[in-house]
Amino acid sequence: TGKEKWPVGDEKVWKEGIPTLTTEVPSITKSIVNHVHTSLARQAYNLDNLGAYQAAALSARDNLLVKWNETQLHYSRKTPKRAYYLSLEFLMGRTLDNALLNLGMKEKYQDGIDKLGFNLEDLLDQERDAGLGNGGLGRLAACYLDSSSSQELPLWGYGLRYKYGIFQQLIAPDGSQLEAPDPWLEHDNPWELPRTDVTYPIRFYGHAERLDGMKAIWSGGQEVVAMAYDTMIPGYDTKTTNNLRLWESKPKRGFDLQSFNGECDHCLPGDYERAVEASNSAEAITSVLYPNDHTTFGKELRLKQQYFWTAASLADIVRRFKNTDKPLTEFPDYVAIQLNDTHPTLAIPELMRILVDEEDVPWDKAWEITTNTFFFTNHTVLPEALEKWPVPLMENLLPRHMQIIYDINLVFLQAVERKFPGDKERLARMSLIEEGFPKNIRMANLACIGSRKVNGVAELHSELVRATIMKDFVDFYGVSKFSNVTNGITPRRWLDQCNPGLSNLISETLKLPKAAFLKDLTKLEGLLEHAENPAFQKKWAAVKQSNKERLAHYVETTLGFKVNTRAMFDVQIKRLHEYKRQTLNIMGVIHRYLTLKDMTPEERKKVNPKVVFFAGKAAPGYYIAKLTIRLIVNVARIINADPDTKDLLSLYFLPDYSVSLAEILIPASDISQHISTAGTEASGTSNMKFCLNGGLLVGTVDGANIEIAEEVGESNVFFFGHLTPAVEDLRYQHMYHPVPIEQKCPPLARVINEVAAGRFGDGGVYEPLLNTIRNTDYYLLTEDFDSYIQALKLVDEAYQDRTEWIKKSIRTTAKMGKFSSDRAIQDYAQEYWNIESTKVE
Ligand code: B1H
Repeated sequence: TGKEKWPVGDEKVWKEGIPTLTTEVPSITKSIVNHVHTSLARQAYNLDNLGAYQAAALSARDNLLVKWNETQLHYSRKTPKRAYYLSLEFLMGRTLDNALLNLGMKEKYQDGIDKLGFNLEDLLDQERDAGLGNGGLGRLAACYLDSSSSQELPLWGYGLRYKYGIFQQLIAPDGSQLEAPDPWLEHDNPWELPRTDVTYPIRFYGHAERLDGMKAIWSGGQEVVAMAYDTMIPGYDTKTTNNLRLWESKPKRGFDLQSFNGECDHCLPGDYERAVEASNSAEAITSVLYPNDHTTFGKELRLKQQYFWTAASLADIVRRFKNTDKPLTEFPDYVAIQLNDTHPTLAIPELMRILVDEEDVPWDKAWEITTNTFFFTNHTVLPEALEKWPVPLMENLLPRHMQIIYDINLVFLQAVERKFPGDKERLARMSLIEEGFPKNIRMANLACIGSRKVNGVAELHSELVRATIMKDFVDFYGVSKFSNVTNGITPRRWLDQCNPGLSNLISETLKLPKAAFLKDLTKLEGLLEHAENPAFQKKWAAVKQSNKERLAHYVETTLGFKVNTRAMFDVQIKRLHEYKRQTLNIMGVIHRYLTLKDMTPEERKKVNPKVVFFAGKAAPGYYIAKLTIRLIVNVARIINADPDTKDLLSLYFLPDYSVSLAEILIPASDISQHISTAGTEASGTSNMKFCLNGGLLVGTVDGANIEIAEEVGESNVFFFGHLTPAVEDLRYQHMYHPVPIEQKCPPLARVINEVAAGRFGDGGVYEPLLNTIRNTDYYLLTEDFDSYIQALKLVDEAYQDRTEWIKKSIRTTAKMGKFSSDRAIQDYAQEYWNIESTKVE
């Protein structure tokens, strides 16, 4: 009849039962008390902050669910083309504050919680970070989810529900990093919805038997179960509430005697124990996030994670598509899948397997569907980060996928041969298989040929992708397949949530409601006309000052140090890595210290006082990075205790860097450091966060620093160092015409000698770190040190003229519109996925 029929029972009775938003204070307090009594089975007399947080979170969750249900119903009814973001990392941080802000209910909840005798800020502090990521790549995924909902785009995220997120970082008495597990699910996680009804069996090992044509049957081996957990992603000032679906691995039916052997008839004594082992091995798959960013280790468990997650996600996506009763040939008209780096590349052979083996689609048609569905983002050109998997490992774990990869490769290389006849070297470079012992599968090549488009994450990086790792593919496909989407950050979390003082001041100054600029960040340009206004400058400076005091309070309460908040705050916070050059920064700090020591007390009076903050984790197996942390901590001990200099220079390494700690550090910075060797940092995203909060940058001409400078003007950024095209030559010179460091860079030589001589504790300990500079100096510290020190001098001079500095700060914030993740997600939606915003009615 064309009329919708209510599926079960009496429609009216159902509709009366459907929950609605709890928007007023009395209904908010009622819902919180209700959760205290029912969900938590507690009462007022035995409620602590943690319990109150949980009840408040459950109440907020009820509100999110109202919108979530409407959004999902809307998608099912309207069947718009949808996008899926496959990422092995989603670095979400905390949820409650963000949820209340996006719902527009923070003040009401504050009131209500007040009435119940608690303080909202204390409750927010009870929440553990969801640290399901290593750094920028994972946080980017989280920002994109926020923007997808805020921009009303039909997008779901798919990832893994790690039982343990990124490790907790502790600092040992000798200053080195220790790692402890992060049991973030220890208390119930109120934000996740376990979906015991959404499960898929996932196979590993076994054998693949080829049938006629390109089909095969894959059987035997081990089967585990993927179970879904859903997390609501609220949009700001909109109804749209998208979904993040994370998979947990479980043994098949508790633990299963049959699953490992195949047949139960042959159960032998001892199989019970083997079944228990199999159950443990099933659970191990989603047990822990791998903490090594930028290196691939070839561990079988990591490959299992990648397949488990891509297979479950694809099964879910295909099932949802098939529910619409459309033919599979239309799959790419309704589904776009973004591969966040090469980690989900197995989705490509997996979709081929589903189409060819299970759905009887001919190979060529299946390949057409596949290559119109996927899009691939590359996040780094560092060679050690390019994923490769040994062929024997793949053959054993995923025999059918190995066959499919060989078949894809065969067809592809034939096409290359036709285009470039006889060019054997080109074929060898472009092959999915790298020759060697063992042979390896090149995941970036597979991701590229299986995708419709490939993008880098900032202009320079995308250029480097085209010129280096994808050069042959550009020759083959033409350049239009390879483009750029510069990263972005969500202004909801990285302005309004972390810096409410600034967000209020902006709203008051622009005479706009917050939603106006939080959803259209280019509106910040309106600040430019106020930059010269002394009253506004004063308020701007006062906000920065109070953020510095908030950070000082954090340092005092967690570490016990009293920080001089009148000094300039200089911040470098990111993963420890040689290419990011925290070593350059600490050598610069030591240089500053030695210079101060050389001065007379009179001379010191003219010095700009400075406090330097570092934070960041090193991969547990990354020896040089861990040694850098140890050096920073031990330099801090000496410098902070020196009565000659401590008022002019102090240094803190803040342990256990996280999203929540970033939210305190970023608004407090006067200047931040983004000092990677040119051409190594694909984009960087904290640079955008600092600038949005009125902090200035000192940095190299690298990644998104370049585009930030284009926006805010070079006079507002402190650039230094060699440019990308020079890097290769310089490395070559170092290799073949080494010049001793004493000659090349005497100030750096002095610093290194002081460290080696034991001025900051046992010098011998640091020899391996110092040798990286003395010998190959791959990251070119000796080349950039002088200009770095020069840039820091300019920073000091600029800071002395406080009014000029404040103007720079205002102008910087004003020009950050481009770096909203709303712009970035719209780029993807329009240029790649071909999806449209859709208003949830
Ligand atoms: C980035 C990674 C990364 N690039 C491998 N590559 C990983 C590679 O666990 N792994 O195996 C994890 C992470 N992460 C970062 O991505 C870039 O270095 C940043 O410059 C960029 O801003 C960020 C987001 O695009």
